[in-house]
Amino acid sequence: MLLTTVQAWIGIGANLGEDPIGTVSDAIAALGKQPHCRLQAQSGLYRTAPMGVAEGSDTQPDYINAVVRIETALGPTLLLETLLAIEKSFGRTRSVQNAARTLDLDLLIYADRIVDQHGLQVPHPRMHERAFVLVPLADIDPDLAIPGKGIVKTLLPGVATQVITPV
Ligand code: PH2
Ligand code: MG
Ligand code: MG
Repeated sequence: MLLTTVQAWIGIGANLGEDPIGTVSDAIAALGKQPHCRLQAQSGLYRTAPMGVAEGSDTQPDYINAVVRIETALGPTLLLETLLAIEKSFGRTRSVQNAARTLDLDLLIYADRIVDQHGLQVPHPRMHERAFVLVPLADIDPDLAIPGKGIVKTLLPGVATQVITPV
């Protein structure tokens, strides 16, 4: 039987643990090994300043961020479950929102679908405001349309003041 596949874009972030660069690289490899998922493209790795950390909370280490494009036969809910399982296998625990984490895998875009259900919003609601998503995404798909937000390369000037450095 032939399975219908779609393209999906996943944002990867890590800012805890001994070796966040290794974690991001290993997470990309793990994604490509999931059933019904094939890695199609991967961005460079970037060091980025933590965004959205609650005022008054402790400072956090810089993040390592990247974005990949996969081809998948999984629906958005099953894909999200797969991402959460990979996060767990890398030792991710959850406390407060935007807490430092060993690994964060965010479903950024799923085909041209708009999904708004409990626990899953696609496109990711803040991705178009974040250099740590747009810059790596532009490595692989500068002309991609983010449903409801615009074209990746035309959104880049809006995040030009955010600190992001290639690893
Ligand atoms: N992820 C967040 C909050 N803030 N900042 C950077 N630089 N990179 C991230 O991946 C990131 C963040 C929530 O998931
Ligand atoms: Mg995130
Ligand atoms: Mg997340």
